[in-house]
Amino acid sequence: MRLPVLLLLLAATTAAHAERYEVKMLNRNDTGGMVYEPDYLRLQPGDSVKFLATSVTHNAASILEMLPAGAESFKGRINEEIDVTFTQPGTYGIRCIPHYMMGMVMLVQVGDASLDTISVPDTVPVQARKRFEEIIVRARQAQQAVPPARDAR
Ligand SMILES: [Cu+2]
Repeated sequence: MRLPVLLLLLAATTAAHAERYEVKMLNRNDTGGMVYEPDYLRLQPGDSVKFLATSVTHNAASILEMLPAGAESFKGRINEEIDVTFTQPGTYGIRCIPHYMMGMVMLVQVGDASLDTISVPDTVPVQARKRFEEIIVRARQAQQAVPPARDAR
């Protein structure tokens, strides 16, 4: 009877490892901007994100040109709170379809994907590109300041 107990423990450990994050889809009253908050997350494969309809008229959809190879695309309806599990390592660009032209985007980095080689495709609208470039600069700075825990061991 020892093996089943061990398997059960392993299963419990694996399940506990996956983290759940929440991202608000938001109209910011102070700046008037439409944003995801946070607009950048670093995850481990298997972690999930719930997109909250904090303000109305937003959605969350993957940007097809900014998906890792082999990753599944997703698209929530307007005001829909979707749960997305990120299994494929790499960087994911996410957009709000009604406000893509206004720069409502976010970046999700899964696993050890490098931010050094990331480039924003030409097909991304100007405001969204600007937002991505700001996010990438901030994310690189954050990574230099706080190395991932596993590298500190
Ligand atoms: Cu929006």
